[in-house]
Amino acid sequence: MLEDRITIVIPAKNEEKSIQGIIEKCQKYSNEIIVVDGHSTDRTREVAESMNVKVYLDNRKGKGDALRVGISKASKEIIVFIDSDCSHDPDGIPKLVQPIIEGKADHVTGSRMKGGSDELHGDVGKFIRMIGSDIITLGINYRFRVRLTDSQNGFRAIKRDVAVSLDLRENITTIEQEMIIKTLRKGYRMAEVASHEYRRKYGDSNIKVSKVCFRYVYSWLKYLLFG
Ligand SMILES: Nc1nc2c(ncn2[C@@H]2O[C@H](COP(=O)(O)OP(=O)(O)OP(=O)(O)O)[C@@H](O)[C@H]2O)c(=O)[nH]1
Ligand SMILES: [Mg+2]
Repeated sequence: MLEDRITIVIPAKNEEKSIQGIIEKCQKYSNEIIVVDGHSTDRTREVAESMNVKVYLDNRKGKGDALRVGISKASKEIIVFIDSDCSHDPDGIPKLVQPIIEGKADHVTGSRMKGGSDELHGDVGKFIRMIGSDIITLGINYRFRVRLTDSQNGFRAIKRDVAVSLDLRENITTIEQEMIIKTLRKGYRMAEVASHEYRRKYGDSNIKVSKVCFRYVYSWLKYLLFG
């Protein structure tokens, strides 16, 4: 049964309006759901704790730190990461894990380039994010001779033992590209499935591109060139 093979890790920081709906939808696909709360100042933790899921706190360092906490607590064969702001549809989970279940991949990411996105185009900020993320993906593709289309998607599935072996270090959202680069560097297989990204339903973004862009470039070059 799929539900017995998957741990779903949900990072959440100030997502009191969306966390309940996400958990309820995820419960269809897993009987181990882990919410990692980023010391929310709203009712996120309270809501999660009132449901039948495990709730842990991160170490106040960012989303990457939260995913690491999730990995360390997960016990099933496959870990699925899904954002708590309604950007990703939990009903996409069976399709996301399919390449792993079929033995064709060790790590699968959702691709906004294949599945579309409400947020990729339309203003200068989105343009910069898209160009930046495309350049990062290109570097990965040429370095490892793969043809990925999205290196930044937070909706992904990875074998638990592979995730543990990657020794992930990034504290913020740069963990997404780190996870892909280290997967490929270690010779594991990547796959992508089309996945639509929705605009966050409520609340505010936790990311400021101007604050994190140097870390993206630094971590991209570091893991690409030096491991
Ligand atoms: N535990 C934890 N979760 C976080 C932290 N930062 C972000 N998150 C969660 O990680 C997910 C992605 O963060 P977002 O702020 O939506 O980042 P984004 O998707 O790039 O930005 P948006 O365009 O606003 O959706 C969301 O579910 C957040 O609640 C953090 O420091 N700790
Ligand atoms: Mg988001």
